[in-house]
Amino acid sequence: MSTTVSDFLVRRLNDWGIRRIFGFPGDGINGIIGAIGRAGDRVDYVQVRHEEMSAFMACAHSKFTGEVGVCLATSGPGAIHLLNGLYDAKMDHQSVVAIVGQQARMAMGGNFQQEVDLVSLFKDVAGDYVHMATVAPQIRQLVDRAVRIAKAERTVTCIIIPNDLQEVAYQEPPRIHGALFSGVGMCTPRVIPSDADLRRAADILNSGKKVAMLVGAGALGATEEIMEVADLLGAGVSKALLGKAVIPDDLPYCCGSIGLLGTKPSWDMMMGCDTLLMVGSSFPYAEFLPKEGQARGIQIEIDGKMPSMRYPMEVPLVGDSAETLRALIPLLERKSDRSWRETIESNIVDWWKVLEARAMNEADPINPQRMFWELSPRLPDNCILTSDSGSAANWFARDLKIRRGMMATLSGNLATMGPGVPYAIAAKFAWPDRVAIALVGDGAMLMNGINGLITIAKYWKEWSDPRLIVMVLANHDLNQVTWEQRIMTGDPKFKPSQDVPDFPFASYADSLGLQGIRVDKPDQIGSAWDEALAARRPVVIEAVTDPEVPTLPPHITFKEAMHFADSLVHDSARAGMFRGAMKDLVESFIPHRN
Ligand SMILES: Cc1ncc(C[n+]2csc(CCOP(=O)(O)OP(=O)(O)O)c2C)c(N)n1
Ligand SMILES: [Mg+2]
Repeated sequence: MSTTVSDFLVRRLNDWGIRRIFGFPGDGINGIIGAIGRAGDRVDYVQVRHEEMSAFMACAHSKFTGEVGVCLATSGPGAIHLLNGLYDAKMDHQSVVAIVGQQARMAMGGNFQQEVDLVSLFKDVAGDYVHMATVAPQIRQLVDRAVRIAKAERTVTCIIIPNDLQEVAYQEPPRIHGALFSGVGMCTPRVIPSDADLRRAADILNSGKKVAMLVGAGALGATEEIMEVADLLGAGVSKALLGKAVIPDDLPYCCGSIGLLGTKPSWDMMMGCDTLLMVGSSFPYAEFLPKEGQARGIQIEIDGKMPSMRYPMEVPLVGDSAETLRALIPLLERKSDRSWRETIESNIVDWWKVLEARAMNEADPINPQRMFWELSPRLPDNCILTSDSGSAANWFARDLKIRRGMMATLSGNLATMGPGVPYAIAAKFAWPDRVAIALVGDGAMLMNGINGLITIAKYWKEWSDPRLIVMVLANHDLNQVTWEQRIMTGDPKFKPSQDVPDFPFASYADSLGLQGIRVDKPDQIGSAWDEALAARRPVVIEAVTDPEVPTLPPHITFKEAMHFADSLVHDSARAGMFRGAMKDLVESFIPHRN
């Protein structure tokens, strides 16, 4: 059999170093699936239960490996199902190529079954590159450009291949006018700002007395440099959500997370600093940054489109984080006055006591914070953590003490529900010898997670270390939003919208051949983690947690406090809620009284 367009497509992806495809079939891509079958060991094909999860997995593959992630879906409905996962990748700047089928060329324009205008559909999410192939010699160019642009722009690209074209014989472009001859491969440049700009940045950092640092996903490769600069400048370091793994949480100057899911030391540092050094972050909430004019700003950002979006930076440096910091370090003077740093460190010591007290507060039946608090000291070296959107993201951000060598991520910018489990699955395919832990709400589990468990059951025996733990916060509530409604709009919980039906997560896991552990007493928490981490198969921990434990922002504004008080008056759950909220508020003041 001659090489088809699909065979060539698969081989060309291989030439680009792509070995794994997350997909789901349909008659829009039969030709491609056939070619993947013929490719044998050259492609590791992962079958998902819903196309959205293939896009999440492709995104996570990119997050965990730095490589291009590839997802595959059929025309029409399959392509449409990809969208949310693709937006997640686009907004978190991950390199993903989506390959989708289309109806036969002859049928197109005829309102044919499953004929959707895919170029228009993907025009926003894959705006940097979306094209439909119409003839065989075009395919080489489309693959090369889709992969190159996804890598170069750290974004999503899409190629659409009509199903009849997938099966025709591949032809190289002929040597005639209009033919194009593209190639494979790309070298990444070193991007460093000019010496003059580095000098200006250093002068400002040297003259500041109270330097605050904020680091994000763009600083993930610059751990050593961030620590050295923080030390020289006597600065504290706050971490945007996607930058959780930039520095370990047990460093005495690590303020932890920032923003609505942030910490008080971060808030205090940002409100008190006179200089802000932001590295690789587009953290969105400007009210958590210094007031305009309060601090002199320096930013390091690889993408020239991004600096000064949230705070007007005096020196917006365009450069690679690690390279730029390395070039900056020789220009920095070690601050001899360490008083600012000492204040930050003592705030941090207090804050960990607050978190511990909050985690150990009684709740009915289990305080969700304690699930995270007790996990921290048990985290295996090099583990990979994922969180879903929901209350889990708060405790992931604030309570978990990450160490060096670990990876941790979630849907940062889209903040979509659903990626926690598929991200962890992609982690296991990329790093089968590392432990993956997904922290997920019951709402998100019922949206995607329980189907993801079926995928785990299908594949786990292929992983050299079978440990993948899904911890479900079974609070029977869409809790994060219930609290947002209480605090932001002052509305009581609207049960028809917010209640989550009961579901037997642990016994469901058992029924799939995984291990289920149900925890509904606080003293079972530690042993549940121990058991899960010692298991020889993937585990689901169903933690029955209290929805009345508030996901309080690090500071509450007067308006929010009034809304909150208002909602208490109307809320049927107010007794428990009042207890939880007041306890946590009181805990947060105790260390400061001392
Ligand atoms: C796809 C999607 N739909 C809705 C939301 C809004 N939302 C954010 S968190 C959340 C509640 C999540 O509930 P659950 O998974 O049970 O976690 P919990 O907060 O209860 O721990 C909702 C509805 C979203 N972010 N993404
Ligand atoms: Mg819930």
